[in-house]
Amino acid sequence: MARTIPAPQGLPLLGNTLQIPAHAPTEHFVEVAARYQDEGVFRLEVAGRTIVMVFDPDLVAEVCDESRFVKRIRPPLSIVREFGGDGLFTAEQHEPVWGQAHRILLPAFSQRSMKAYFPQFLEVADQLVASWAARQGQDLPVADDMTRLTLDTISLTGFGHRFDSFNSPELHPFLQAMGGALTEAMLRNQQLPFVTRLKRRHEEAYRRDIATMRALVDDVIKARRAGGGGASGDLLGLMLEAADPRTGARLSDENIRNQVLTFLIAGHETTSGLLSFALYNLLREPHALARAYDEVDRLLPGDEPPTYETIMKLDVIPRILEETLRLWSPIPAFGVSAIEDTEIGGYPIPKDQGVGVLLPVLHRHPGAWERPDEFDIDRWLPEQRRNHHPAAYKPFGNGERACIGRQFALTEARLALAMILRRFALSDPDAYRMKIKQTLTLKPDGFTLRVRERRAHE
Ligand code: MNH
Repeated sequence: MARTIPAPQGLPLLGNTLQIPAHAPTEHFVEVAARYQDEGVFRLEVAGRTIVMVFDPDLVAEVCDESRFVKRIRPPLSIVREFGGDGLFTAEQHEPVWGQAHRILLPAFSQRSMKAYFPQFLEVADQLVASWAARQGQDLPVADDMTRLTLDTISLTGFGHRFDSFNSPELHPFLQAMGGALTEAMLRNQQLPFVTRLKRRHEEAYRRDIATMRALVDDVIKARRAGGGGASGDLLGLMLEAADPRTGARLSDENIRNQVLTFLIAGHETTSGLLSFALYNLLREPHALARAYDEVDRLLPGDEPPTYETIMKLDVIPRILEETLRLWSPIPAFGVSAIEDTEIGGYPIPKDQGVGVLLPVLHRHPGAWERPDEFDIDRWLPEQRRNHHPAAYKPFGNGERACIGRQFALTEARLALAMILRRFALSDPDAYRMKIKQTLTLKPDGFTLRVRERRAHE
């Protein structure tokens, strides 16, 4: 017999719209999920749409079945599409350009490509370390500095563009514009359309932010066409030169513009969150921190720049990253839609109904994780991994539409953490308490730490 998906009481017409705090929707969804722990699914009526959220691992396994569910560009992604256009992140699966760009770009994200990018990864990580060495004893703005690192890394490796963020006390105007646009997309996701139309100043700011981002993208592409834009074997070079191996198609100028903007955003925003949350975890977990120090002292003694091969030998640091992505997934949810009328765990899901996978709750689900709130990197030892529920960990999304930049993010993050830990002792004299800032993605708000150089390496 069909079951009814549980839902909190709402108002006529408005449904649950007014219950969602504008700047902290995920926090609210996590609270609602706690009320429906046994069901593992709930429903909300928001801005005239029905949202279904799942977080029980068995139900998540069902919506990750790509023969029954597919990514569709619905709010909030349909709003992000106003600036991401038909770039990979916001293209419909059935648009030919998604498959073309996916096939053209896939080789640029192979492990072999990470080795090719390694010198650039290292150059930017060196700038971070130098900048921190010059600011010992000061409160360092963690999320801002991780954003400098990750933005400079994707722009240099992907497009030969130097933001030189560590030379500037202010974040680049691109970041201001991106934060504004992502926040506006989040707000609009929860607004009735007539409210969005009434907020004229928001609309103007949104258009301005999109124009600011596009202007930078046009400069980057123009520099490359003028021959001043660095190696042609990078993402931009591939997009300008390569043809789709299956159809022979080449990407249009407009699509390349959308891809560059998509990669500038998707290629740094979440990795910055991951590194910020990882540092937060290390400060709270002296045992994991000690093991990480042991590892860098063993594998990276002295002051020689680390090699790609050594970074790939790290074991503790990657497990710190995996456990961080479990407890503090920078992307709080991803969405899929039912291809046909179906059901999950006896709950009917009509064709085209969107379903969101609520990662913070899935990743701490007591049915899948022992001591779910505990930071334990040994969950990621090979013999323990085998016992994980197959659908209980989805920080990079699912299937064909999963993150293309996963290896990029993890390689960059391994190197950055290793470089930080080999040089600095970390402290947190203000005993930071986690406060999430959400701009669609999540970051720790107002988190600072201090560093001092560890004794010189022999
Ligand atoms: Mn990434 C898709 C998480 C780093 C480029 N990324 C996704 C999705 C998740 C995700 C989740 C699926 C979204 C959806 O289903 O709607 N990404 C991450 C996380 C990190 C990350 C947690 C870092 C940590 N991503 C990166 C980096 C790049 C990148 C780095 C690029 C260099 N991600 C993408 C692109 C897509 C994507 C492009 C869209 C892929 C597609 O649909 O074809």
